[in-house]
Formats: sequence, structure tokens, C-alpha cells
Amino acid sequence: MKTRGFILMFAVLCLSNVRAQTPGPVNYDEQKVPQYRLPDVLTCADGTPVTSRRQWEHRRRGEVLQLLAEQEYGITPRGRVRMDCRVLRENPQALGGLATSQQVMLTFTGQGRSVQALLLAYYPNRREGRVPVFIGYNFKGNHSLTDDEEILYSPYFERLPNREDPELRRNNQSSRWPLAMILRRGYAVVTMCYQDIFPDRPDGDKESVTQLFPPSADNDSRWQALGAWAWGYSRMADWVVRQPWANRRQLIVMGHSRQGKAALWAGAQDKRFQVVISNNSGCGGAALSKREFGERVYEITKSFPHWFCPAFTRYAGNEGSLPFDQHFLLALVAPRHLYVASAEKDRWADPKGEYLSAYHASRVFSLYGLQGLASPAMPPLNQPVATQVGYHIRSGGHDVTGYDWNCYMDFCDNAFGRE
Ligand code: GTR
Repeated sequence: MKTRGFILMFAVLCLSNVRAQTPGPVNYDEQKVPQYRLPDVLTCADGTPVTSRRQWEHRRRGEVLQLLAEQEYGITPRGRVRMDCRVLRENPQALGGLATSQQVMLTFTGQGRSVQALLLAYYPNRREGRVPVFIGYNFKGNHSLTDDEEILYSPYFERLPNREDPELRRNNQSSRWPLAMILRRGYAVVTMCYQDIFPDRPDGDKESVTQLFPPSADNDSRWQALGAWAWGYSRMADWVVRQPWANRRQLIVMGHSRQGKAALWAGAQDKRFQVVISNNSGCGGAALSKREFGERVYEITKSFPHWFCPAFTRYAGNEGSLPFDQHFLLALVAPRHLYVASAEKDRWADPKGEYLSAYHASRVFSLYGLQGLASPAMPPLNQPVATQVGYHIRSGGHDVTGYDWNCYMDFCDNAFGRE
């Protein structure tokens, strides 16, 4: 009886230790970063050290994946839903003849419901053999990438009452998508609007692909928006691998900010993505949570209760008790290629935390004899470092720029042995 009482008391103490707390103001001072201890990605749950690829692949990798699914992003259901693809438009002379564009309506069906997402692809007309493909979401609809009137509004925007809002206008995101530059370098681009998969608002799940699956068995680990967006990246890949112009061994998943968080989670789960790129993904993406610098678990779970699984909110104001950190997520990309990019003024995303996380994940790349980031010191501004793991911090703020794209293409050229 006594022992039972003791165990109960211990359990209560442990639980109270991981209850959300309201933290102090957001910290931007490096001197005030708390002393923290990172959980070891190369030690199994039972304490066994991981010293070989075999151990990593057969044991530890699965543990890490499960931990992140149960405690952070939610469990992706194993079941499949039906995906029908219907080509709505094709233009063999897009971008002034540089590319062919295709617009394909994807209809997902399950549990007697369906969700539609409009995929937009551009692939180069001048090509020798199959081409590498960037797969990435856009924020504001396919029409926001270009001034080309041929490009249709994504289903989410079709449903909006006020499409004339200046924020939602055609072409308004084109600086983030330098299509001609990408196509000229021989890469294809495949995109769709993330809102089609899971509308980005607290009650978005009702219109999202999560409704196409049986409800999650465990509410704490219920997948929400980030899980659904990661799932959607894989559906874009399903379509891409069936295209005669696409090189299925050269798929790149790329995402900015919240979409960067989802890109990392997609890359962790789906090994078809040979290169995984996080652009300014910050908290819940590449950045280490335990540094509590800029956005923290508290802010992110409060502003975006629909992104992570409910279990993650327990770590708000309580990062010290996290049994993992974001280097676990990055390590799951090994032995494929990983690239993390930060921006100098994007302090909310904690550039240093993004770098350190890639640095700590590099140990798993070393298991494969691959070189990751060798130094805990960040490289200077606008000087990318690239081995199997790439990193840069560019001047400017939270954004995707031509500079970022050029770095990604240089990295991919190298990864794929292109000239
Ligand atoms: C911010 C959020 C970040 C990041 C960003 C974005 O408001 O706090 O975590 O995801 O949005 O997606 O642009």
C-alpha cells in the first residue's frame, strides 16, 4: 500500500512537472538563454547508446519518429484515402515558352467526404531526361505566384466571399517564386495552396483532409494542421512520381515558415524526399525549443492551437521537460540531404537555434560516414556552408528570396551530381 501511494505521488509530481505554465516575456537576449540540456538523439529510450547505422535504422529512428508523432505533430493515420487527379489545363508554352504548365484537380475521398486541392506544375521544355522537382506549398493560392491569367484560383480562394482583398490578388507572392529562374536551371516546380489541405484557422479541421480518416484513437496525439500539411506534401509526391518528365529520385520538399515546419515533418516521414529544405521554419520547425529564444512553445500553441497535437501544449512554459528537441526532427532526414536556412532579422524564428539544431542533428549523418555541420559556430552572413547538411543565414527578414532559391539549387545540383 505504502509503495503504491509513493508511486502515485511520484506520478502526480511528474505530471505537474509537464503542465503548461505562463512564461515571462519573449526573450531576444542571447545572455538570457537558459542553461539547457539537449536529449541525446543517439541514446535509445532504455539508455542503450546507438553506435551503428543498423541500430539507428532498426531501433532508434522509429523511437524518435514515434516520440515526435505522439508529443508534437500528431500521429499520421496509416490508412489511405482515394486520390483522383483531373487535368484542368495544360499550357505547353508557359513562362514565355520556357515551361509547360499543368493544373490538376486532386480530389481526396474517404469516410463519405471529399476535399479538393488544385495542384500547379511547371516543368522545363528544354530538358534532357527526367528533371528534379521542387515540391512546395504556397500561402495565398496558385494565382498568387504569377500574373498569368491562365492560372486558376485554388479551391480555398474560390470559396472566399471577398477575393478582391489586395492581400489575395494575383501575382502577390511572385517574389517568393522566381519561376523563370528555377525553370532555367532545369528544375520543375510543383505547388498547391496549403489552405486546400487544412484551412489555417482553429476550426479548420472541419474542412480538412483529417475528416477523410476515422477519428484519432488518442486525442492527445491527434494530428492537426502540421500533420495534415505534411501528409499533403506526400500526396503531391504521389502525383509527381507518375509524371514522365519527373525524376522520382530527385524530389525536393521545400517549405517556408509554418510550411517549413510541415516540410521537415514530411521529409522525416517520407523517404522519397531526397532533399529536405526548411526556410525560416523557426519554433516547431528547425529551431531548438529549449533555447526559449524568440517564439516559444507557449506563444505558438496559444496563437495556433490547431497546428500541433494537443500533447505539445504541455510543454508551454516547460521546455525543460521536453524529452526531445528539434534536432531529433532534423536527424530523421539522414542519410538524405538536409538544408536549413535562416534570415538575420527573423529573430522570432531564432536563427542560432535553427543552426544549432542542424549542428546537433549532424551526429546522425556521421553514423553514415557523411559530413554534416562541423562547427557549433554559425557561418557569417550570406556565406552558405554545404556538405550533406547545408545552412545559410542571409541578410533581411522572414521571407523566401531569389538568394535562398539560388542556394537551394546549388545545393541540389551538388546533391544530384548535376553540373
Ligand atoms: C508566425 C508564427 C511562426 C511562423 C510564421 C509563418 O506568426 O509564429 O511560427 O510559422 O507565422 O508561418 O509565417
